[in-house]
Amino acid sequence: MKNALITGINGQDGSYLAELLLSKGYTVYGILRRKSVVDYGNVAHIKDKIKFIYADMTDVVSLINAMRISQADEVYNLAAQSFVATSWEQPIATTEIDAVGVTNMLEAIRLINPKCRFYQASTSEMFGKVQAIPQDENTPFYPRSPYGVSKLYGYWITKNYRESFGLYTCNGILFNHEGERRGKEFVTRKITDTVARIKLGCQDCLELGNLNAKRDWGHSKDYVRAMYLMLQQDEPDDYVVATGETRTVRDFAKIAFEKVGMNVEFSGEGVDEIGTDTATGKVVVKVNPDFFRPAEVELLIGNPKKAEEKLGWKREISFDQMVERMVSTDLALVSREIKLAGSL
Ligand code: NAP
Ligand code: F7E
Repeated sequence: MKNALITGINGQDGSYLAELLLSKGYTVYGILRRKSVVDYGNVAHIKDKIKFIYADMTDVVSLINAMRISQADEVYNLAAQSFVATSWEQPIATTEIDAVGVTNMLEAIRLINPKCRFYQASTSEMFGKVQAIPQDENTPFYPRSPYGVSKLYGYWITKNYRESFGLYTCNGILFNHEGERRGKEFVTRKITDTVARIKLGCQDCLELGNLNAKRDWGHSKDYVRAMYLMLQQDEPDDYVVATGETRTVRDFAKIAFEKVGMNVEFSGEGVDEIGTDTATGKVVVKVNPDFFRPAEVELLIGNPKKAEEKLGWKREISFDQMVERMVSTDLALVSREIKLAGSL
């Protein structure tokens, strides 16, 4: 029976990974940050099955303590300030958590149990201004945000501890992955939540930034399986996890509206572009420059060949199924919110 320690357990990926490891018989420990109100986030439904430890990525003592308590055989480092836009507002905090925090966790492992296997949540944001299409494990990096730069440090220190100390450390270079548990500030969930609100008559319009940005979007539930597989191999290595498909933010919005029976046609250009509901003539999508970023990652598309061949990883949830799941979940959540507001 193995022990796993998950940092960022109450986030999107942490919750799906906890479910996966529990189903495989692991004892699952999870790191939570102390907050004024206890918040189990995405693991509230399984909180009784998880052993929580209060710790913070910026506090190495707390991570050493977490390693002592958990006696972890595997650590999955998913904790991060993960919202790219915020990384320009909080560059130092992002660096301390997403870059230095990785060294803190690696040092805690080295001190308490150097045999422990380590997964680092690296990201396609490291490719940034892409140097090749599609991107794979050999594509040079060119990050475009404090988030991307911090994650690049995390990537290299993970590789460095493998080469310097012989630790079993892996980088999963994961492309965007979404789902029903995604934070509402990320574009996909912002779209599916707002589409549900427009459909149910409690919002008029969806305001977005760069509609032309292209992303390779998969479902988080599929991607956490790749994390687990990386730590089960004979040798540690780094892997790209992606779908090999790319779509614009505009495409995502159009498809999400289709899921609630609305046909939206886009017209105009730049900040004047709008999306119109062809049935009513109402403008349901507008561009708001407040959502533009100081530097943009325009195009991401990954090549998952190595993960497919070496790990036997395959995604099971298609893009269409993912949007369907997100929209139907948000329709149910918003309906419940409306009913609750009506009964107060
Ligand atoms: P998420 O939902 O934002 O979850 C992030 C988690 O990190 C939360 O549990 C958060 O806890 C925790 N955290 C933040 N700062 C912390 C700190 N100082 N100490 C301890 N915990 C802290 O992110 P996600 O989408 O699940 O992503 C998981 C990881 O994969 C992240 O490292 C992200 O950067 C990376 N990644 C994500 C994607 C993607 O598309 N989802 C792609 C590539 C890589 P609180 O609840 O306390 O804030
Ligand atoms: O933006 C554009 C925005 O915030 C996607 C994180 O999980 O994946 C995620 O980072 C694109 C960008 O995700 C809005 O400019 C347009 O081009 O959903 P996002 P992200 O920045 O790709 C990577 C792999 C990670 O590692 C990160 O942790 O959509 N966009 N209009 C918008 N984005 C947002 N958020 N809101 C808008 O209104």
